[in-house]
Amino acid sequence: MAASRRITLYHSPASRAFTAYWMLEELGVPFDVRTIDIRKGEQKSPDYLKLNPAGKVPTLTDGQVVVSENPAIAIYLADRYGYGTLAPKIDEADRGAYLKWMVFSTAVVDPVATLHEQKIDLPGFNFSFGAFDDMVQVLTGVLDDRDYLLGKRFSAADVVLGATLSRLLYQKVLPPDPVLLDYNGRLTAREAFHRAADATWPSHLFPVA
Ligand SMILES: N[C@@H](CCC(=O)N[C@@H](CS)C(=O)NCC(=O)O)C(=O)O
Repeated sequence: MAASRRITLYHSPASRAFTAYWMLEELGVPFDVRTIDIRKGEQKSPDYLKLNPAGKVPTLTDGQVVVSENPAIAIYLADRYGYGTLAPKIDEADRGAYLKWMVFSTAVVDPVATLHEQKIDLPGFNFSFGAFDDMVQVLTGVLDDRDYLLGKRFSAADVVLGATLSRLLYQKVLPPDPVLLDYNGRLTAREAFHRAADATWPSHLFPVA
């Protein structure tokens, strides 16, 4: 049944939509791509806002399903097309950590790193995303003794965290900690990562929007 559905990814080059693109490449499912050029303001068009009222990319449609926010897209796709492989099953012990790292990636890592890049370092206690140094310590701590967030097993959580981490290392927002660099090296060596980068990240559009 799933094979007859048609997936469309609404993305913009050199944007956080890379995460969803990489996710689709990892799954190897067919999908159409619609470019919403955020540099031309197309993400605020009335038609696109009907799909994603936040006016941001990415958004993914799959039949009647409309989903936005990278972790939600990744969870949806992995459950539907990679259940038990890229997504731990609901009863597996790894499922809790898997969901935690998905959410942590865009609820904590991305906002606190973006603020840090702007030289805004807020006291962690009062903010849901905590302090920048604490976030770095959490990441180096979990990745210190393992290949991937769930140990030996690569999962969709590595796509969501990895896409963010890779960009932040490239932009030198994250420190070149050997643990983070090793992990990034394992992820960026993946063929699916390369296919997504080649398709969505023209070098003249660096840095990320
Ligand atoms: N929380 C969103 C963030 C997506 C996001 O930040 N998209 C940016 C591009 S990198 C965007 O669409 N910006 C255009 C705008 O805000 O007008 C996610 O994880 O999917």
